[in-house]
Amino acid sequence: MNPNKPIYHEEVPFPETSFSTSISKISPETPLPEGTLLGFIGRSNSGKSSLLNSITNRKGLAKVSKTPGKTRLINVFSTKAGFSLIDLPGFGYSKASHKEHKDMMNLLDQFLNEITSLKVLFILCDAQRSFPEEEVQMIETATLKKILPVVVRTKIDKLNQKDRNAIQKEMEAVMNELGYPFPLFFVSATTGKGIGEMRKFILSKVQTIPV
Ligand SMILES: Nc1nc2c(ncn2[C@@H]2O[C@H](COP(=O)(O)OP(=O)(O)OP(=O)(O)O)[C@@H](O)[C@H]2O)c(=O)[nH]1
Ligand SMILES: [Mg+2]
Repeated sequence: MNPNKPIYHEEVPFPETSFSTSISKISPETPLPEGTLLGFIGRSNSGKSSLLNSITNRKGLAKVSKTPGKTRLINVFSTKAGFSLIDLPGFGYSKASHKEHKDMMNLLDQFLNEITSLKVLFILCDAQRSFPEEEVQMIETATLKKILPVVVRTKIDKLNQKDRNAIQKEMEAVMNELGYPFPLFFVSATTGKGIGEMRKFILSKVQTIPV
């Protein structure tokens, strides 16, 4: 075995994480944990809760469901290393009403305005779907508010190499449209692909306290 070759499913340890609190709406008075916050946003069923469980290596931490709209509250999960992960409610499918989209963009706006300790916003999108315009707007909104937008294409286990190349091209087109690059991950909560890379990325973005 070549010692310089990276191990594909390298196990990257992640600090112990547990449920902290649920929030139904955001206001300046909303009590939030101290330390750096990282948010996870995406359409209903995009795999936010599954990804959180994979990253934290805790199967039942965030509730996963086949029925879209499972996560209705903002759920905060705190790590023993002093930073927290936030599971945001999923918003509708492309068939969802105009109002639903508007409500979601308002929630996101409120979230980004009020939560000043938010450092990174993970924008999840099922790799089997094309990347929608609202998600492009989310990247721009986060950037304007000095929050690092990170695009995560989920359920990558469902794609073949040809489809994967196509979504790589799709994301490059979005970067060209915006005029700047953003970190991009291809992950599968099912196979664990990309999870180690995401853990490393998260740990590189937060100041950890000794546990
Ligand atoms: N094949 C595959 N299925 C996945 C993956 N991640 C999630 N799923 C499935 O997708 C469905 C939705 O997953 P959730 O994690 O609940 O999605 P969510 O974005 O939290 O959904 P809401 O809470 O409704 O917003 C479930 O049936 C999961 O089992 C993945 O990496 N691969
Ligand atoms: Mg969920």
